[in-house]
Amino acid sequence: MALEDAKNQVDQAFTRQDPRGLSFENAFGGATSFLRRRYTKDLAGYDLAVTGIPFDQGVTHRPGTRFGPRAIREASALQPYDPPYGWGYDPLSTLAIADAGDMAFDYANTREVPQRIEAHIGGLLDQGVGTVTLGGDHFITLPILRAYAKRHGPIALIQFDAHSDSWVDDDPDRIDHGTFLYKAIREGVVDPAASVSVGIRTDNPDTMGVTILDARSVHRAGIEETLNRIREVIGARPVYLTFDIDALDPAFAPGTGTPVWGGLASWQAAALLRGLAGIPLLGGDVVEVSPPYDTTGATAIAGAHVATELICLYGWTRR
Ligand SMILES: [Mn+2]
Repeated sequence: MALEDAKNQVDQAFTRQDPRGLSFENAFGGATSFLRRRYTKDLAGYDLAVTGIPFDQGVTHRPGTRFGPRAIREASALQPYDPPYGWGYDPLSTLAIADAGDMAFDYANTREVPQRIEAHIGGLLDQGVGTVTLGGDHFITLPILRAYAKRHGPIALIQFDAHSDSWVDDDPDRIDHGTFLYKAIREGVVDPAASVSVGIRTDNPDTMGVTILDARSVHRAGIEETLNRIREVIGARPVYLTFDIDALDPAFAPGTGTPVWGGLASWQAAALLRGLAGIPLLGGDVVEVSPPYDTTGATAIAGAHVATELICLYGWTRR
């Protein structure tokens, strides 16, 4: 689309006809779907669906990630003018991407939320697309992984996080953002031998067999060595990537519920995600963006960039 044609474009979230292509709509106005993709739940002909799960009732400390999907969509409005920097291809023109909107749920009936999330993501997968989910707290990743594992078998997982999220939790009724990985491994949904946690800086002696590349090791070893370690662990397996925004240092992502110092800088996360180009990505999520604690919007911007990088990774092997 030429810039001249684009001057009349507005509200592409519901007027866009072509599921592929950049967007020249004013960043500061209009309805904000993710990257100005069209809002639709009919995914025939689409490759990838972005969806929000605004659930934050599993947090240990500060809530607010229910506002995450909306804030990330708004932050993404600045991006789709140009192809994502440094990739050498344009995933927005390569892939037909929809914004499938948010998952509906009864906020007062949390017990049914896990099953709802699994059914929501499963319903999208059954339409033949991959998913990039905007959270929400990190609990949501457990039922998402259940949906993926049901279709792909035990999942190789790349987790960016300050916390291992593998603390012991044998109560099936608990909904806890700090134990999603414990339960996923115990259920056989995630294969720990093919999984890696990057950016960790909280103590949990029982790794459950997951490879831990803590934040200090990333700082010491550098980007290339860290990428080599990640690739060693996942091998050639199809992989799911979950990115807890608190993997970033609070200086770069203050708007999150359980911040921990000593984390990754934005440039490190960007270089690591970019450096993973070529992995067969099944899908991914970015979680724990909490707008009430994000006074500058920096955390939502980081979240939008992470989600866009996930789309770039998804499209790279499907060019
Ligand atoms: Mn987490």
